[in-house]
Amino acid sequence: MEYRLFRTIGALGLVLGFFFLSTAGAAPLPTVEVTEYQGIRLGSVKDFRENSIRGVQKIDPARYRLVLDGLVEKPQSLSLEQVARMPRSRKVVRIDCVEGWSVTALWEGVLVSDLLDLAKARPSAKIAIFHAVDGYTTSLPLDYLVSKKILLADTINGIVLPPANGYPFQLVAEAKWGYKWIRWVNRIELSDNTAYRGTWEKQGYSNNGDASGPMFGD
Ligand SMILES: Nc1nc2c(c(=O)[nH]1)N[C@H]1C(S)=C(S)[C@@H](COP(=O)(O)O)O[C@H]1N2
Ligand SMILES: [Mo]
Repeated sequence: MEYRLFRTIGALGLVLGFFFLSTAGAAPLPTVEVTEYQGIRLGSVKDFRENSIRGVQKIDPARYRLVLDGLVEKPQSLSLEQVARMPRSRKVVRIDCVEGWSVTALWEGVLVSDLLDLAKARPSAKIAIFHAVDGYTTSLPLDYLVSKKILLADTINGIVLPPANGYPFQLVAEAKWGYKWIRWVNRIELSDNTAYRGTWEKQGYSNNGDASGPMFGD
């Protein structure tokens, strides 16, 4: 009788132990990239060329904040933990640099539109100006960001974005030239200035940045 009771308690302990183990935080991401996703062959983080205006940026995750401001009702300053609690999406998208290379990758992160919902865009807001820690900027229309479900990615091919790829965030500016894919993003400023031109755009590169259209001009 007593033996059976101990056996039951032991079994219960085992079950509970496994339960807690399996729920104790999400498993860490693997460090090996996936090479294929739903039948699509992917490129690798090794295929990107380093061409950043000030080299690779090193960001301290504990001190990092993602600021949402400008023409918003509720400015935000989000920690990485806060962003990590938001709903997640993933998609396979190709980046095309005007310098002639491209890479197809599996990107995962949060929707820019979910970030905008937190900050509540004022009706006068037309574009988002993205800022990065290296001083780089680029802009995109809010219509595009929302209707195309544009991602702010924190993982590529199933691994955490390496510093060279913009840790903690790179904008997955689908169908736009690579210079719209801002890395090391730390601020999204909403504006009504549709004539704003970012780092590359100021040098004459297309402001709409459609990868299917011309590199230069508006
Ligand atoms: N902050 C920042 N983002 C940047 C750049 C940069 O110099 N600084 N270069 C852009 C250009 S021209 C390209 S083609 C892509 C390349 O990003 P990747 O190396 O992750 O593909 O990053 C874009 N984002
Ligand atoms: Mo580029």
